[in-house]
Formats: sequence, C-alpha cells, structure tokens
Amino acid sequence: MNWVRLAAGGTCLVRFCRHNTGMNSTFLPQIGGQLLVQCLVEQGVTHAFGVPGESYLAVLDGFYQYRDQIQFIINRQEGGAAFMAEAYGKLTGRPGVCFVTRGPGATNASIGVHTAFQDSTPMVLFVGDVAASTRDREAFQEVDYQSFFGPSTKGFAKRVERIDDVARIPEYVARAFATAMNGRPGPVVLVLPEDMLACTVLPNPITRLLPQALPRVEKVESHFGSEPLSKLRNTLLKAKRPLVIAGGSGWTPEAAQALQRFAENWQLPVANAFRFQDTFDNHHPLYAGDVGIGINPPLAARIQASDLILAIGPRLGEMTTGGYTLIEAPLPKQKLVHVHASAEELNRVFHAHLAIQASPAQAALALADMPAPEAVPWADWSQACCDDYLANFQPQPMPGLMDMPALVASLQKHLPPDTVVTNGAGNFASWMHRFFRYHGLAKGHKTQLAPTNGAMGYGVPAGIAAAIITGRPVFTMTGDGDFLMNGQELATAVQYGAKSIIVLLNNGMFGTIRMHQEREYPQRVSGTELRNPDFAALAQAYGYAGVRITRTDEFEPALLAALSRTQGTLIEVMLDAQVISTRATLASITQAALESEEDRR
Ligand SMILES: Cc1ncc(C[n+]2csc(CCOP(=O)(O)OP(=O)(O)O)c2C)c(N)n1
Ligand SMILES: [Mg+2]
Repeated sequence: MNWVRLAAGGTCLVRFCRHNTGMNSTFLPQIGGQLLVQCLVEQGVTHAFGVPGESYLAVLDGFYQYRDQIQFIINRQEGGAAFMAEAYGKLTGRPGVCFVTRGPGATNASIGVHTAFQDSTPMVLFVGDVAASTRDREAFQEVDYQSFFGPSTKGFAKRVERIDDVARIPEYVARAFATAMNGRPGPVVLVLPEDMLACTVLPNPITRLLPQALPRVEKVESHFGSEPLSKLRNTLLKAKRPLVIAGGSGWTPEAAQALQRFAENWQLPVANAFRFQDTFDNHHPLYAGDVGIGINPPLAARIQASDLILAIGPRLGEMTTGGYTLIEAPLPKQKLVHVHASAEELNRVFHAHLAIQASPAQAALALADMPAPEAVPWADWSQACCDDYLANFQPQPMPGLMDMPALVASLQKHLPPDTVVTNGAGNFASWMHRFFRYHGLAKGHKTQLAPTNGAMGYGVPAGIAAAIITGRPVFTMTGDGDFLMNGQELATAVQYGAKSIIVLLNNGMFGTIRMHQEREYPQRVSGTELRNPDFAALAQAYGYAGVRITRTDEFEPALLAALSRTQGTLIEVMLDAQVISTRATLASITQAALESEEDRR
C-alpha cells in the first residue's frame, strides 16, 4: 500500500507503510510517526501514556502499526498521563513515555515534568507541534517549549529538543533516553512538528540506506573508585554517631540488598529520604525512620546530633533536610559524605566533607564489600535510633469515630507485601508515612510511589499506572482535595481493566493549607473549605465500587471486600476535621497560634 501526499516545502512526496507478510516481511519506507514508535519499541517501552491530538496523528498511526509490541494508554487529562509516565519511570528505572498535543496538552502535562525533575525520574515527554510552515506566527496552540520547559527554566526538563529532520528521529530518541537516565535522571521533552511526523522516511541519497531505530540505550553507571572508598572508610572509623540517609532514584533490588549488608556489617542506623521510604526496609532492625514532612521529632534531633551523615543517593532537598535546618546549607555542622550519581549535585547546596560521584547502585555494592571492624563504638546509638522509630508508633489521642492508626494497621495486616502504595499531596499522606511500614526494595519490589515535589493529584494515576504496568496489588491514599485533581483517571483504569484500592480521607477541606492558615492567621478561614460531591457515588459512576464509612470498625470489612473484588474500589472515609495531622488537632494549633499572638503583643 502506498499513496501520494503533497506536503509543505515539497519534501514529503510519498508515504509508504511497512507490511509484515508472514515469513517474508517486506520493509517499505515508513512515515516519521511510525519510525518514532519503532524507536520506542527498540528502547523496550511497553506502555506509553497520553491524550491524542491532531498534531501527532502520524504517531497514533505508528502505535497502530506496532500495536502488538507497545500499548498506548489513552488518558483523560494530560496531567494524569504525565503522572502515569512518571510512575512508569520510577517503577522500571527506564524512561516513562508520554504523548501530548501542543500548547494546551503540553501545559497540562507540565506538572508531571516538574514531578519527574524534582523526583529525578527518567521520563520523555513527546509534544506534537505546529508545522514548520506556520512556526513563529503564534500559530494555533503554538508555544516555545525551550522557554517553557527549560532547561534554563530550572525545575522542568533536563533537555528540550525539536526533531526537524525525519531521518534523525532515531538519533533524537536515543539521545532523549540516554539523557533521561544518565547522571541525575530526569525528564526530557522532544518536540515533534506535525509535518515532520508525516514525512516519508526515505533512504539516504548517498548510502541508499533507510534510517533505522538505534539499539536500546543503557544507563551509564558512575563507579565508586578505591580512593574515595578508603577515604570514606577512614571517615567512618573516626565517627561516633553516624547515620545513613538513603534515597533518590537509580536503586535496584540488588543495590538495596547491598545497602542492607553494608548497614549490617557496620551496624549503621539507616533513615530513608522524603518519599523514598521503600529504599531501606522499614521492618529491618536498623531502620531509623523517614526524613521528610512530619519527621519523628527524636529522629530530627538525632540527625542534628550526629557527627557523620552518609547520604547515599538523595539530593538532600528542602523536605529531606527539614528546610535546611537538620543539615544546614551551605556548611553542615555534621561531617557530610554525599554520594550522588551526578557531579552537578555534589557541593551544589551542601559543602561535603567527602563528595563522591557514584550511582547509588554502584555505591551500595562497593560499600557492602568494605571491610568492617569487629565492633563499632556506636552500637548503642544505632539501637537508640531504631528504638525512637518504634516508639513513634505510639499514637497521640485524637477525637472522632475514625482511629487512623488502627486503619493503617489494617492496611499493614491485609495488603500483600508487594503492594504498590501511592499517594499525592496533603496531610492525609502523613498517616501512611508515619504508621505504615513500607516493604523495602531489597525484597524485590518498589513499593512506594509518591511525589517529592508535593504534587497533588499524583497518587490516583500513579496507582493505576502501577496496576497496568506491574499487575501487582495497588493501594492509594488520597484526600478530598487531592482526589479531584485527577479522579477522572478512574475511567482509564476501567477502560484497561486495572484495579486499585483507594482510601479517600474526606475532611471537607484543603486540610494542609487550613492547618498552615490556623498557625499563621488563626480563626480567619479563607480559601480552604470544600463542598464535596458524593465520592462513593462518583466512583461507582466510573465503574469502581464505591463505599462510604464513618467508623473504625467498618474499615476492615470494607478493605477485605475491596481486596476480593476484581474491579477497583474507592473507600470514602469521613474524617473529623479536628484530626488534622498525626500529632495535633486543629483546635490545638489554633490555640497555640492565638497564645503566641498574645505573647507578641
Ligand atoms: C497541584 C497542587 N496544588 C496545590 C498544592 C498546595 N496544597 C498542598 S496540600 C493541599 C491540600 C490537600 O487537600 P486534601 O487532599 O483534602 O488533603 P488534606 O490536607 O485535607 O488531608 C494543597 C491545596 C499542591 N501541593 N499541589
Ligand atoms: Mg481534605
């Protein structure tokens, strides 16, 4: 099959399709969109996410062409699609792929790009763009993606490129994948002019060879040399109160097992960085807790009192450093050994005693083999760190009919250990962060998907993506505000037969902001109240089971029923507005704020 097509500039004359005719597959020239999808198949991409646009019909045709090798998951909003691609990147360590149309599609997807940037997740966002013949006239939906996504924008893409020559699609796709994975992983944006995608991929006039998809790109690991290893060992031997903070992206089950051996050999307490709570197994006797929003106060004190922080993998962002107070920038009080895959992250914010460029995977393997002394002087310190973690399970008394620690205990009891646990942003997540013990990557699976950048609306689509990609059980914790940012993706779940169990904590407000509001402007409620829909009925309308509960004893049966269903379930949990955080009631926060106002007068 072939047909003639005249395109702008006279460069695209004929469009051919590839035919697979049984044993004798004939390779006829393709169009750009088909070659692009072939390149993704070659990179091992199993699922791509997106919302269609007329700007990239040729790519949709490519997905049709390669439908046996790659699945294009149709989303209902580009924010949901980008979050799903980000979740794919987190789960597989390979770039998650998202396709969106120009202006409105790309701007909707930007939240996922920002999330991938702050979470250091490999991802490639493909944007169908205006045709070259109309560029720079502010054509329909035209946006300058270099300015919008960066890299000079800082916080969006690692790299933004446009493919103008159809023959160079393989080169650009391979570079995007390499850039997304190497060093500090992150998102890359590739812009695809509509006319370029529809062009025929013709043989090179000199070599007469057709452009071919390049072979799969592998991540380049930065190794841990023997000199930094011996320096690290000497530094560690001089320490009295060392503490490991593990996290960041680029971990594998083998690396997590190696980290565990290193911790055991040296009897080191290990904390996990904010929203990388599955890096070190929370059930391990050397686990010290997570360093993030709502940190266990004794752990915060121990970080400040430690004399050596071994940060393996995390970039040590604002949330993992208690707003740069637990580890002060630019010169920490503790000795800091910072191990990170990217040279750019080292000595950027924190002046490290020892800065080592190595991927966490390589670092952990090297550290696991580092000879340890017979006994370490900090054994009591390590024990105390872990005792603090266990003591934090003792809940503060809270009003209302819903005992949240008991609800989390039910989850812990009934969710299979390989469950992927996801959340977006809001105080609802703090119940999981404090009371749920995440199974570590060392057991073979990534079990937490959560946005380091605090993006609301992440948990629901990330969970659905995890169900589609892994087929494992999925649990999502969400809030009444958080859910409605991407609840429409339940339609995607139902369309693809994906099941997630969602618990929605309904407190009738953007509770996190209300909490901060009471602290700063007590008793002046503004912009934080919510009048909500019937969430259980809404879930049912999408094809999920939906139930609403008001008392603790209703939760366990609701969870067991959800586990036994083939389709997903949303359990709406009515939560007393006073239960604003795991430690304090709303009234106590207001009271403290009023008293401090009084003191200032
Ligand atoms: C996309 C996005 N918009 C706004 C915010 C600011 N924000 C953080 S938490 C929050 C409220 C979350 O409300 P809800 O989901 O109901 O959870 P709750 O705090 O009540 O438990 C808001 C508005 C954000 N983090 N992300
Ligand atoms: Mg709420």
